[in-house]
Amino acid sequence: MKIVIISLIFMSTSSFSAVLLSDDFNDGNADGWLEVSSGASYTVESGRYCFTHTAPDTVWGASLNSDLTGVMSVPDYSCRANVVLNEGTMVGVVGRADAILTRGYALIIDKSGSTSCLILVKVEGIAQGEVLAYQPGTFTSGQEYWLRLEMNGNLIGGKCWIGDAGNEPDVWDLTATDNSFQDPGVFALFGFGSDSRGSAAMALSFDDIEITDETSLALQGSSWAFIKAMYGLN
Ligand SMILES: [Ca+2]
Ligand SMILES: [Ca+2]
Repeated sequence: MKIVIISLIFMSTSSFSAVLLSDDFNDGNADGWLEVSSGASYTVESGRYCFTHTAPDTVWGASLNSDLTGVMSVPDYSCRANVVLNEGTMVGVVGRADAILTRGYALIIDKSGSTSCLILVKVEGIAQGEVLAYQPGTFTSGQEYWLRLEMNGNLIGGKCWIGDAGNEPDVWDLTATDNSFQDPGVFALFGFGSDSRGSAAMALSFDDIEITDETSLALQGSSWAFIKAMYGLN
């Protein structure tokens, strides 16, 4: 009987999903994106949105978007993007962000340390913040990776996979609980690079952005809470 109830939860909450924002850049432009003036160049090439920047010490770029003017319509949303890091140390996406990236939640491929990691970050500035969760991984320059960042209430989740969009795994690589930022904010694409030897360079690209209001994290969270309650776990 209890199993039947779980099935009903899955069925009843997974039926409706609206695409809030999408862009494949195949029209050759990035109209609608608000490009942050960091010194980076933002171009669309071969249907991909490219950020490039060179400078002595640090380089970065960010571009913002939302389904309403200057703000997302809902606080809970799921963001998928295809990313390629050719040069630089970080590439990722940010949700519930403000326009100057001093707040928000970011899912980032981070090659700045001796070990590459997928990290979930509470943003507190450009390339600054508190790491909420991380997972070491091998990330190859030039390889296409899919990222999914999802926020639902105080649940934050991140996934990374390769192959087609449809190869998305069900399991989250990273999850965290944080209630610092509950406003919808905006969505951002983000890249960063640094070089202590005086020649920082960043070259990365994005494609196939899709933001939906479907939040499977909540589904897993509520089902897990239910299962824990069922077995008397804490
Ligand atoms: Ca366009
Ligand atoms: Ca494209």
